[in-house]
Amino acid sequence: MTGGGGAVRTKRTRDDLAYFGGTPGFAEDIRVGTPNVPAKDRYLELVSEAIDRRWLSNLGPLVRRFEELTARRTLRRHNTAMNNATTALQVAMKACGVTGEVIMPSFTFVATAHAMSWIGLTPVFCDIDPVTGTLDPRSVAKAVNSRTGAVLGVHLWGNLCDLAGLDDVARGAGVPLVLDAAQAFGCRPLRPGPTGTAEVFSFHATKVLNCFEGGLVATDSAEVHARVRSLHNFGFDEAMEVAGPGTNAKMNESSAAMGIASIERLDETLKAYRAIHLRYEEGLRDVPGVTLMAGPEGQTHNHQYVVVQVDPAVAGLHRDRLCDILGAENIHAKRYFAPGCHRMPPYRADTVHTPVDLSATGTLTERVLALPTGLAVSPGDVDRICDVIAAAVRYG
Ligand code: T4K
Repeated sequence: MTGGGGAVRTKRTRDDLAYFGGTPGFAEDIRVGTPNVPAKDRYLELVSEAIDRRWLSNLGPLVRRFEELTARRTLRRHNTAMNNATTALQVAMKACGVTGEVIMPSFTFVATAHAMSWIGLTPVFCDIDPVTGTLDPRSVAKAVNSRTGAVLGVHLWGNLCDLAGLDDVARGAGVPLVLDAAQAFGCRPLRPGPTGTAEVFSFHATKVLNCFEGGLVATDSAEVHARVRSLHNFGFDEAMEVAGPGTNAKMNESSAAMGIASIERLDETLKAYRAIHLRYEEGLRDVPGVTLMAGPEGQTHNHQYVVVQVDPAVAGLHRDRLCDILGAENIHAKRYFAPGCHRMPPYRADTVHTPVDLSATGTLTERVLALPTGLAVSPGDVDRICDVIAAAVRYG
C-alpha cells in the first residue's frame, strides 16, 4: 500500500496541488503496472522444489502444471506456455502459416506491430470502435486485399474485440483470425461464438497474472497446437526429431512457479481489481470531462487497466497536463496507448501501413490515460487519486 497524503479530502484547493507549488500527495510513488505478488511464500516453495529437482527449463513439470491450470481461464483445448507474448505472437503466426500483410489496430502496445514486422510480416493498421478501443470490422473490410495474410484483433484493456464481426471478415478473406489477448487473461465471452484460430496471452510483470515474464498460445486446433509445440522448441517434434526451423520460446520453471502461485489466487486478485474499478467509477462520476472507459457487455472482465478518457473541451485541460499534475503528486499514470503505432518511426513513413482512415484512433490516442490499479493499490489510494483528478479539472 502507498502511504502519505493524509486524510481523504473531498475538495483540494489549487494551492494543495504539487504542480502549482503545494506538497505532493503521496509520500511514495504509486504507479500503473506495480506487479502483483499474491503468494510469495508459495512461489518460493515451488521454485525451491525446482532447484532441488535440478530441472529448471525445457518443458519441466511446473510449466506443464501451469499449462493445465490456464485451461480453466482460456477455455481452449491446448495451451502452450512461453517466455513472453511477443515471441508467442510470432510463433502463433508461423504456426498459422501467415505470410504478407497482417491487419491490426494501430491503437495497441507497439509489441503487436513489432512482433509481426520482426518476422517479415507487414502490419496494416485499421481503425477502432471509439467506445471499446478494439478493432472495427468495417474498417478491416476496407483494408483486405490479395496480400492479406491474417487479421490480428487485440483485446485492448481486456475488452474482447468484436469476435463475430472480425471472424466474418477473416473468413470472407480466407485468412486466419489471430487474437492478441496479452491484456485479457480472465476475460471470456459469456456466450459461445467464434474464438479465432489462436489466441496469445501475456504474463509480463505488469499483468493481472504475472510470471515475471511469460506468454501463452491457446488454440482449439490440434494441428496449430502441434506446430506451436514444435516451433517454440527449436523445431523438435514429439519424437524429438527436428521437423523444421524453430525458435526458443520456452517458459522456464521459475516463471511457471510464479504463474502457478498467482493463478491459485486469481479469483481473489480479480475481485480486488473489480472493487478498485468500481471505486474509481464512483470517485470520478461527477468530474466533468473525465470518463472511465467502459468494457463491452457479455464478457467476464479482468479490469486490469483503469483507463479514463479526458475530453479537453469539457475538462478544460488536456490529458497530458492531467498526467503531469498527477505525476507531481507521485501518481504515475500511463498514456496507454499513445501515439498510435502508425505514428511511430518504423511505420509512419510508408503508406502501405495506413490504407484507411484512423480518426477514432486519433481521438483516443490524444485522450486516454491509464490510472494505477492492482493489489498494491488501496481503496484510500483510489480516493486520493480521484481527489487529485477532481482538483486538476477544477484548477488545471
Ligand atoms: N500485445 C499487447 C496488446 C501488449 O499490451 C503487450 C505488452 C504485448 C503484446 C507484449 O507482451 P510481452 O512480450 O511483454 O509479454 C508494459 C509491459 O512491459 C508490456 O508487457 C505491456 N504489454 C505494456 C502494456 O506495458 P511499458 O513500456 O509500459 O513498461 P514500463 O517499463 O513503462 O512499465 C509499466 C509500469 O509498470 C511502470 O509504471 C513501471 C511499472 N513496473 C514495471 C515493471 C516491469 C513496476 O512497478 N515493476 C516492474 O517490475 O510496457
